[in-house]
Amino acid sequence: MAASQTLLCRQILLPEGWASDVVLTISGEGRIAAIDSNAEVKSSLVEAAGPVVPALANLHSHAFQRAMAGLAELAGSTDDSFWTWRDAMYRLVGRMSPDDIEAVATKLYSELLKGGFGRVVEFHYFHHALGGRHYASVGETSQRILRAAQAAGIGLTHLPVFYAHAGFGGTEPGEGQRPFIHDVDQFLALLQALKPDCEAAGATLGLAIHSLRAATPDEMRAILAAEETGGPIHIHVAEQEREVEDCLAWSGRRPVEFLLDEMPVDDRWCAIHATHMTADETRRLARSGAVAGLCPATEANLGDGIFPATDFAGFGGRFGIGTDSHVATTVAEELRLLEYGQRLRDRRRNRIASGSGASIGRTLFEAALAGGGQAAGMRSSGIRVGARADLVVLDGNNPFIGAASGDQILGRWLFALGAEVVRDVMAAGQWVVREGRHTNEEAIDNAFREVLLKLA
Ligand code: NGQ
Ligand code: ZN
Repeated sequence: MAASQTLLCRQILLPEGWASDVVLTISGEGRIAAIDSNAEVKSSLVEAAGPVVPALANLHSHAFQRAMAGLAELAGSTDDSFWTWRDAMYRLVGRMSPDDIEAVATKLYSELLKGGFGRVVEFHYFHHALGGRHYASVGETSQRILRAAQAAGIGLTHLPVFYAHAGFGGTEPGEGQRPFIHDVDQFLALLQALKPDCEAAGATLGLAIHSLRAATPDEMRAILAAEETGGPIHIHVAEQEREVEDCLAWSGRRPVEFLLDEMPVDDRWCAIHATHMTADETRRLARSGAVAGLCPATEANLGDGIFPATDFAGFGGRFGIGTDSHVATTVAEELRLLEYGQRLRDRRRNRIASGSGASIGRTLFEAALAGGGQAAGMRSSGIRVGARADLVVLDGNNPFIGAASGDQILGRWLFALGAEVVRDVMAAGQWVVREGRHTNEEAIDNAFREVLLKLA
């Protein structure tokens, strides 16, 4: 086990607020062992090269989709939509091997670290080969995700996904969906098989239901009654208007309404997207204690709509951010777009915080820190004694950052700069990003390039 280390932080964002000249002690196990605000600042101490903030948990990822990011920006017909994008995504699935998944996920996870994330929640539904052929090991593709997270050095919450149907009412899956499919018993066996693997890899295991389209209420109830992960439960819900219409036609209820009526939604749950809600659904979801899993760049890219963030936050709702299809991979892009969507809708400024002088950057960042931690199944989030040492050091040599103090730092980073000022990142006590580069960047890039060339 590695020795403990200390880090002098000239400015640091602690749960109580900004503090200066704090010495962190990080245990050999990669946890924060002490936070000392009154330490003697000795010149022998290792000093962070700029302001220190906690790394966020990214609450929603489909890692393999990073391979096609930017390539679906091609006009087909005038009806290009979420659904035509999905067909392109299914074509990618049909061409990727477990080795490809691992190389793409490793690259993505290294990029997420560079974007300011210290943990990723992988919503993993790509279980089988073309046509639905099962691999020899039931957990084959999950194991590739575990390995990718370890190779990149990012914390992982792994959510194997139950997926059984093409649409509401238990319809047969389409050919392109075969690599995703399990029945309830197979899915429960997968969760069992992955328990020791996740433990060995230091990953948190939870589960996901792909959507109300992909699972019947009876299947969902059977899974919830039998699963023993104790981890988070995620589901995609109400992302597209067509999903709302189809759900109404099938059940007479809207997706979020149906979910809240029929399932025991509480603080273990994360509702991914939840874009289309009535005021009543917004209030009920907020009161449930579940996290709304927002993926603003992907939601913009796919033409989903705008999440009612101001109303949801007004009802006390918890939210976090994910990068989903990975058209963006940074904390700054997601938080900025979340706020800008609200501004574009309302034609006003500063939507997510109210009260004189409240910092938008700080409000967004702290909400996403808490919501992301909850959705990832962490007991606590932020820089606290006992928590994993997941830290971001912003670049103090950058004049914008170097001249800023307190919440100005977050304003500059999140609204005017971006990942270029994420200088060093520590995950579980290890420096995995140094001076803006992943510590294994070259090997990761080489393996990733091979996959892209093969898929081209
Ligand atoms: C997914 N992605 O599972 O990757 C989905 C598309 C679906 C997003 N919703 C497929 N962004 O929802 O059916
Ligand atoms: Zn998703």
